[in-house]
Amino acid sequence: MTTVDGVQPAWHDWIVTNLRRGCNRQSMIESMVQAQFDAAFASTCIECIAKDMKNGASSRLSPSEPYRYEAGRIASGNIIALSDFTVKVAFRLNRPDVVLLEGFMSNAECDELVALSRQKLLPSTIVDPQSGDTKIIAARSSEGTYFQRGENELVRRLERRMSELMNWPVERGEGIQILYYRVGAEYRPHFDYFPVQDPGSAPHLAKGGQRVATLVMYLNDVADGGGTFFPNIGLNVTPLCGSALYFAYANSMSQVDPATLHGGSPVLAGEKWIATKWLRQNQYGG
Ligand code: PD2
Ligand code: ZN
Repeated sequence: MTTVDGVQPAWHDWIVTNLRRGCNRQSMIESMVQAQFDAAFASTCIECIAKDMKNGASSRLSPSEPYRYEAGRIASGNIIALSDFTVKVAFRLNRPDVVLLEGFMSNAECDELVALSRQKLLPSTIVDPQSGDTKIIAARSSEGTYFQRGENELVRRLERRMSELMNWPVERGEGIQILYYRVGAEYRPHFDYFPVQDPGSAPHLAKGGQRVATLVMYLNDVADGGGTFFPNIGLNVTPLCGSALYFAYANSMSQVDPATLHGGSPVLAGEKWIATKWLRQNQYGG
């Protein structure tokens, strides 16, 4: 195979997808330059991959092939003993890879995270599929805030616990996101991964590669509504304080799993607070 060493798997798939779609090579180079690639390097990558595709020599899986499930990240067993916490497995689903865990955080930790977030909430945003910019849309009506990785003692403790649970280095995770939903607020179905065919995904994939899994931590009990639902598999998870919902959607070949389409259903009574951790393929930030 012609060498394109130095281009990340997610970018490799982005190039393959766009060449298959018949995209103009110059506009692909421009998208890569926007994502901080050198133009000559981008051009070489595209030409090499195009040559491989013509020769049928590419060893990577096409993004259009069915998703290949791999071994899960979370330890087997019904009870998982972490260094500072023992977590119970409420259920596991294999396809897609979804695990619900009880007792991942104490009530005091949930309350502390909410108290630290309450004063700094802003309207939530999404990534625009075309431009890659963040924007506010009606389909996501929560408010939210972020904590930098390692920002305070509580965040560091939770990051160590998450890293141990998911067997994934802290450095390959985004900062914790906090979301707050009032009555009526929701997040309509979406994917947490960055679709490689969207030009707006490119700058996000360039920083740490694809997202591979999500851990949603529920920070309060919700009086009614507010479940995390997966419309394609008929699953609705009730938010319960201290529980954590894990789902994975990218494999070692950089394929992504569309069965993980999910949303946050409207809160019908009370309020909903969650913390979300997204895992990346590579080191993120820092
Ligand atoms: O609000 C939720 O339940 C939820 C679930 C999964 C939110 C998100 N993902 C998200 O913000 O991506
Ligand atoms: Zn999500």
